[in-house]
Amino acid sequence: MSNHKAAYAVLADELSAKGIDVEQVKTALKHQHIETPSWGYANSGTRFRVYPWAGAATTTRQKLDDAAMVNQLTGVAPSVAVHIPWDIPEDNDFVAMKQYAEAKGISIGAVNPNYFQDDEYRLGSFGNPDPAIQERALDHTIECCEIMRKTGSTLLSLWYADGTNFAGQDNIVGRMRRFERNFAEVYKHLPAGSRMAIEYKFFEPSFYNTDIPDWGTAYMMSLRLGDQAQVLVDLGHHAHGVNIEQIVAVLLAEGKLGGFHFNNRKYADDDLIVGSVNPYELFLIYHELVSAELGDDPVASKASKNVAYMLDQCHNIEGKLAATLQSVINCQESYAKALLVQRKQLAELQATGAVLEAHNLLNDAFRTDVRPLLAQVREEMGVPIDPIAAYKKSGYEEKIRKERGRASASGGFQ
Ligand code: PSV
Ligand code: MN
Repeated sequence: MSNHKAAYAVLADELSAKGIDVEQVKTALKHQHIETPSWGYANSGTRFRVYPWAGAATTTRQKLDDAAMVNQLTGVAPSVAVHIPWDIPEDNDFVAMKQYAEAKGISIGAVNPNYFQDDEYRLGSFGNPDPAIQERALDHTIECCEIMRKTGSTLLSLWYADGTNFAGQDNIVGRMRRFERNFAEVYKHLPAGSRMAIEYKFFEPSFYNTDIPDWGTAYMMSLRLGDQAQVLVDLGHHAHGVNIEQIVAVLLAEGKLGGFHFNNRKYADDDLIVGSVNPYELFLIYHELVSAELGDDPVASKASKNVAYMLDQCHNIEGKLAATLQSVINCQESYAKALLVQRKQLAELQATGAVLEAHNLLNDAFRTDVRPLLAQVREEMGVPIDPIAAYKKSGYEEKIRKERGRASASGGFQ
């Protein structure tokens, strides 16, 4: 027996003794789905500097190749989010792009329109005081709905850099109304069966007011639109100390949680690797999701089954693919720990007001070393037990370094 086998056997016995159905846990882990972002494979940087990374993807096909490699090594990253216009294929053929992805075993996930890179968007996009600029942004969004149809994407992921930098610059209520009108138009163009997820961010790049600063605003807007509109929670887009897991629970309870942009933040929206700064927070978020799924609240349970789990990270100094693999692994570990919470016992402790016992029972799951369990799951899935080690051995990094070189083009963030 290899090392993980012995450790797994001990852990499986311990878990079974606690009444946990290990086979059920493994099945859930095999069905986990983490979508990777095309821009995570490209060069990126801060507003101070982009450090070109040898082997970073510059074309859409290269990004798809990299996403396919991550999926091959983990088995749980079968889709890739695209950003338009960064990912408009060289030949403009989105159907061919979809087929290329499928041939590599992945699919096109969320389509992200871009409302922040054109000169025209200096004063915003949907919130812009100029109706002609709003229309330009709307046309771009409708074009993205068309791209969804061509690529088979079922999620339109919407984030706006809109807001103002100075008090008095614009009318805040007026800007909200412009957003409402434009969202109503977007809603009409959504492909059947698809969803739009509205992302909020509490500051940056607008420094006085941000038009969609918090989950409440995104929720309110999505509520007015209908069932196909939901809220997107980007972990990096909150102030210090915000209880993100509570926001997740509230949105689940209301059937309005559309998905996540996973990353981590120490100070600002740094797009650090998810789980690298605060793995406990990530565990607690997964705990809310698993609790909703297995719980008896019908709205929350249904909502938990249609959540888009996406990474939204830019790897500026740490390389691209290994960092993406690390992010996927961190999500696997947090989900695995959340699956190990003894929910029946927890409910009993909660009902009797056993505060510390309940808290400690939850933390027992967090403190469990789930690495042998995940190694076993990977072995059963037929993927490498250690995806990062397998990546390093594969020769892929050397190959893309040689073939692609060190391009100065960003292929993503400038
Ligand atoms: C903005 O900070 C953001 O989180 C939005 O999700 C964008 O779509 C993404 O980064 C990449 O531009
Ligand atoms: Mn985001």
